[in-house]
Amino acid sequence: MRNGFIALPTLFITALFVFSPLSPTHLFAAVIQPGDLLISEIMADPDKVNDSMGEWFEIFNASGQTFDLNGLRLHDDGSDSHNISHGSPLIIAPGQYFIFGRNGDSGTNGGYTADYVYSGFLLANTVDEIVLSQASTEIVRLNYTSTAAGISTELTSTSPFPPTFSDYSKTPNTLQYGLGDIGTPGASGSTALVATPAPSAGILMGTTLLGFIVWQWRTARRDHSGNPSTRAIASTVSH
Ligand SMILES: [Ca+2]
Ligand SMILES: [Ca+2]
Ligand SMILES: [Ca+2]
Repeated sequence: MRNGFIALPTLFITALFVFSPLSPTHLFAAVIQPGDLLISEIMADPDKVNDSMGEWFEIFNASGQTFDLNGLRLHDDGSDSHNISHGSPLIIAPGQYFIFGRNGDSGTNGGYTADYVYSGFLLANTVDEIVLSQASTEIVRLNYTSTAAGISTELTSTSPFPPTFSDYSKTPNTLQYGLGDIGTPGASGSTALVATPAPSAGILMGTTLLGFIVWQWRTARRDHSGNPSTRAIASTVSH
């Protein structure tokens, strides 16, 4: 028991590092949950360049956590499928817009900057799906049923949640990019989306400390034989 309490400062310091919002461990450890990411905009039918060169879509991190997108699978309900593998952390921060592009060359893709380039995934100009899954869990899905040539489709409402295609609209003609197609790749559209605030560092630390105190208390109630009551009693008479 005494050893358990001696270890408490060490464990607490470890917890400070592991759960600090600034630590690399925390930065890359967050697990993406359904609803954390939104598909904020799609360009399925570019007009200034061919579809094979200029398709893209945008996601938005609506959570308060930073994620590594490696390991997700991009797919539709047909045969389109791409496993996201960047070779290094592929980070999306809270409130960040992130562009998945079919072609990473901004000189030939219509003039946007891709954050990640996929293959084996096409955006049909009529009916199609964009799905990001973690193993068998769908993180985000958009089933769309129409597009417009040269004009992206943007998310304009997140209430009720999660949004459906009825919450999307054509991007206003005033918002051009690159060669002149309509869209806001990598940036807010006509309606700014809002990310959930992250838990404060104080709440994180308080929760962590409480967890360790409870764990230490439960450890102290067990003796070496596994009897939870004998050791607790012994502790009261050990002096
Ligand atoms: Ca297309
Ligand atoms: Ca498709
Ligand atoms: Ca956008």
